[in-house]
Amino acid sequence: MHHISRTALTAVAAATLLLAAGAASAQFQSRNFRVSNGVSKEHPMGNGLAAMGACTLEKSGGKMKIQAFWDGSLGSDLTSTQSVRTGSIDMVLTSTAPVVSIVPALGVFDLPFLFNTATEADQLLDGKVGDYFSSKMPAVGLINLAWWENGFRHTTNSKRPITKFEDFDGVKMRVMQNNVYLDTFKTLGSNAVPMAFTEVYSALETRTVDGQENPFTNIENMKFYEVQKYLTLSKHAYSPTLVLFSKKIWDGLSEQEHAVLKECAVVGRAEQRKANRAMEAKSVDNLRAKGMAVNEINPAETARIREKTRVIYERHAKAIGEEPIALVTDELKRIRGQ
Ligand code: TF8
Repeated sequence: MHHISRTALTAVAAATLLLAAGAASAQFQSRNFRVSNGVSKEHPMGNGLAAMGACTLEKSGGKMKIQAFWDGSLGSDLTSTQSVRTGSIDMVLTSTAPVVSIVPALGVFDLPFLFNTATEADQLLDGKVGDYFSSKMPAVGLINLAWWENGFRHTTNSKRPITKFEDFDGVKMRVMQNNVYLDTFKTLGSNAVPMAFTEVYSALETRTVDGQENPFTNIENMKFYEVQKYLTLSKHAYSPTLVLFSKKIWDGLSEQEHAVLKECAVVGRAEQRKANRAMEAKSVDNLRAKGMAVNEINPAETARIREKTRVIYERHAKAIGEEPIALVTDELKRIRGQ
């Protein structure tokens, strides 16, 4: 009796194990997710994607792969985002700014001098306010897996050192394809030209434009120092990066695959932000060593520029929406303990 029941138990246990194994492999299909990036592969985005890809492979028993495409080879931020919406590309890493034409509320992040520190950006984006913006994405065919970092933006140009408001006057500046940036640089007196990131290097080289603005990491990664003399530490805006997945493809994945993608995008986030901040800390010295002249804008002048660009908040409030602006500004006050 004792012997029989043990055999029976063993058989039941074996059957259960088999069932579980079957279910586990059904949860994960062989997948290869193609990710579009505008930058080149040495960028901290590469560290983030490598960490994310190692995580998806491990958690799916080797089934889910992440394949990165660099230098805008699958398209610019905006055209890739459109391809992700239709499902012809699985994922894109993009700044929020080019996506504002699809989701106007994201324009709040383009308002000049919104964030002061990366820490407060992390707190806001990784919390319920970040979720509020992510929840707007499925309606336009996009799933935001996590918030990564593009970073604080600074100004470069080949015309003159910029150390005060008046120096922006008449400088032909490439800006992202976004009305808030366009208006901000027009308000500073520059001749602002919207253009996809993929075209910026050659536009600077041929002097189609005099300058552009981007985080240090992008200035260094894209070798803009080869075609730009002056770097001004203007820190006029912070760009978050969206990790956008195609809803069309997402809807065909299992719940377990969804969970792995979300968890691993967060694993990638930690690595990407860490690498980005480490590179940022060295970039100014590197850019100086490459021959750039680095200029600061003193605090009083920064306050003056901030004051002069304050009109952007009112002028774009309607297009962005009162609700997202209030949510972000209230949350920032809370984070800052005001
Ligand atoms: C821009 C953006 C881009 C980023 C990058 C492609 O200036 O800052 O550089 O979105 O990831 O267009």
